[in-house]
Amino acid sequence: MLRVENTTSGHHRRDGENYLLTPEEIAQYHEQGYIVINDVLTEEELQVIDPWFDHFVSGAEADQMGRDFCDMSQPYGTPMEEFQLVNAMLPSHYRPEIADNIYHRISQNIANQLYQAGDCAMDYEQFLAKKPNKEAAEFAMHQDLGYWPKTKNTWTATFSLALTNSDLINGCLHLIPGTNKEDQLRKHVPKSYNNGDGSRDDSHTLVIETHPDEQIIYLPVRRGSMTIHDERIVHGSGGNQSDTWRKTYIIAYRDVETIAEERALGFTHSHNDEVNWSEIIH
Ligand SMILES: O=C(O)CCC(=O)C(=O)O
Repeated sequence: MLRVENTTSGHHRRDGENYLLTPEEIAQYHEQGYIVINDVLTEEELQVIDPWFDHFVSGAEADQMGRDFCDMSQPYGTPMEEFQLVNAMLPSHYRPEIADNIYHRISQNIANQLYQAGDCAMDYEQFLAKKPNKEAAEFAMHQDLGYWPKTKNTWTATFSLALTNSDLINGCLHLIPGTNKEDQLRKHVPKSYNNGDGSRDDSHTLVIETHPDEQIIYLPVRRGSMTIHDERIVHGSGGNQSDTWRKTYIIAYRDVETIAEERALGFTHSHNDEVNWSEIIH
């Protein structure tokens, strides 16, 4: 089933650097684990972000990034020329000039509306780009919480701002509604390559099992629009079968105490973190 875009959201919801969510959107986020909101950033604002995104995705900062510049669909060590699903973690850590950009400020405003229980802040950010005609540039199905250490409070809102239109052909986000309400997190295992046993040292990517009868919903969005999903919803995205790039800018918000708890465990969301997964994973 193809989800029809929400027709009531749009630029008229913007008031300066605020974007007003409706009570229905806030309820949908809490009940179904995701929302889509349209036309959040203007074309002018996007054009300030574009050059930074392309700078990172071109590999211009690769020398200082280590594993934070990688391919999410292939093992660490894949040569840059062979990347399909390019991932640049923590861009404003590597280039502080990007910090406090307009997307940071608007997404913080929206996160504050979603998280009425306390204080939330940006935990991490990430540039993701699928090269044209790369059918294997897939994001394996997962729950975000499966990637992270155990914390007392798991609340998370992950924003994905479309820098290009995204659709079924170029591999937009897809998810399984209702999975955010499952009692247990599904078992995540490291993606395995060349028929070997997967290890988190080989690749960052974790995968879970899904069932053939589970209904997947696709979330196509226009440039400047965004999806927001929670930490438990089962989601992923397909390969890029189009002649153009799919580009998306991810920012995740979590409770400020959760962020402090993660940092105390040595976890910053950098792929260069030295974390003993067997001790801290779910
Ligand atoms: O947008 C995508 O392709 C997937 C991103 C994703 O899985 C995530 O942000 O957790």
